[in-house]
Amino acid sequence: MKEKTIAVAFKGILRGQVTRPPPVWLMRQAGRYLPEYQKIRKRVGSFWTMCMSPDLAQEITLQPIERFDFDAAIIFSDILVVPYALGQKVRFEDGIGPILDVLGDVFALIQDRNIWAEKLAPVYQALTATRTSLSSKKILIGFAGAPWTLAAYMIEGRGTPDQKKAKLHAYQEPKKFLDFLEILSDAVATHLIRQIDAGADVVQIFDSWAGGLNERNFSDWVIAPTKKIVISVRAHKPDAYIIGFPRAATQTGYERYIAETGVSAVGIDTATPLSWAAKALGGQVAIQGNLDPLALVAGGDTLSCAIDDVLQASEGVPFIFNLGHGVLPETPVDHVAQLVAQVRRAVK
Ligand code: 1CP
Repeated sequence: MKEKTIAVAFKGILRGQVTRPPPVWLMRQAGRYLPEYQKIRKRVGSFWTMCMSPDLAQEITLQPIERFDFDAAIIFSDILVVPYALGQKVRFEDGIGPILDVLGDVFALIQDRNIWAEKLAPVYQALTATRTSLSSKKILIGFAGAPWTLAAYMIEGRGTPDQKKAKLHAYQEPKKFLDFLEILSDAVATHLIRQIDAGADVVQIFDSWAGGLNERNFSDWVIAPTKKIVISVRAHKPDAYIIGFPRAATQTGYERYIAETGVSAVGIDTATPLSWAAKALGGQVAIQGNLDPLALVAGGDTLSCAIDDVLQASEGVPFIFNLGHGVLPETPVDHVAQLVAQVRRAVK
C-alpha cells in the first residue's frame, strides 16, 4: 500500500474494500508498556490529569505513532469519561483501575448536553490538536464505551469478572435498567458525534463486557443500544465510520450484532476464530482483530506464527490488523515493532 493512500485505504476498507498489507493499529497502543508514557505518568502522577490535559493527551496519543508508525492513532482518553460527564465521581487507583462512587438515582444524572460538552471539552480539544499535528496519511480514532459496559462499571463501581451485581440489578429492575441504557445511549451518541466534529475520522464503540449474556440480554443490552447509537450518529454524520467491538460475543451474537446494528466494522476478540469471522461476516462489514495480546508479550516464533495465522485467515476480506483485546502492560516494545514490520510485509 502506498504511504499517501493509507488514510484513504483505511476508510475504503470500512466501506468494504480489500487491501494488502492491511492497515495496523492496536487497542491500548498508547499507555503503560511504553517507557515514554511511563515517564509522563511519573511526572504528572495522575492518569485522569493526563486524560483531561489536551497537550498531554495529544503527546501520549502520538507516542506510539512516532515509535511504531501505526496507521491509526486512538485518542488517549478512557471509556469512564462518560460516567464522569454524567455526574458520577470516578477515580483511578494504581494497580486496581477505575473506582466509581455508588450510583444514585439514574434520573438525577446530568443530561444537559451543554454541561456535558463543557466537562469533556478537554477531550475534544485534544482531538482537534491531534488531528492538526497528525500526518494526513494517518487515521485518528475517537471512542466510547458501549452502554452495557458503562452501566456495568457504573453499577458495580469497578471492573469485575462477571458483572453479577449489574446483571442482578437489570433482572430485578428491568424497566429502570432499560431507561438507564437509554440515557447512556444518548450520552454515548453525543460523545461520539462531538468527537467526530472535533476531528475523529473513525469512532470505535468498546463493549468489553458483551460476553456471557444470554440471547435476550444480548439483544436488549448490547444490540439495541448500539443500533440506537449508530442511528443517532449517522443522523448527524451520514458517512460516519463506526467500529463496534462486542468483545466475546458468541458467533451467533456477532452475526446478529452486525446484521442489526449497522456498524461499518466489527472487532473480533481472540477466542473467536478469525477464519470463521472472515467467512461469515467479511462480506457484510470490515473485520478487525484478533491477535492474542499474550502472543505479543511472548514474541519470537510464537508471535511470528500468530501474525501469519491472522494474515492468512483475513485474506480476501476488508481487514484491519489489531489485537483481540488491549496491549498488556508487560509487552516488550521490540515485539510491537516486529509485529508492524511483519504485517507490512504481507502481500496478498
Ligand atoms: O497509567 C495508568 O495506570 C492508566 C492505565 C489506563 C490507560 C492507559 C487506563 C485506566 N485507561 C487507559 C487508556 C485507555 N482506556 C484507552 C486509550 C487509548 C488506547 O487504546 O491507546 C482506551 C481506548 C481505553 C478504553 C477502556 N478503558 C476500556 C475498553 C477497552 C478494554 O480494554 O476492554 C475499559 C474497560 C477501560 C476501563 C479502564 N481504564 C483503565 C483501566 C486499567 C481500565 C480497565 C480496568 C478493568 O479491567 O476493569
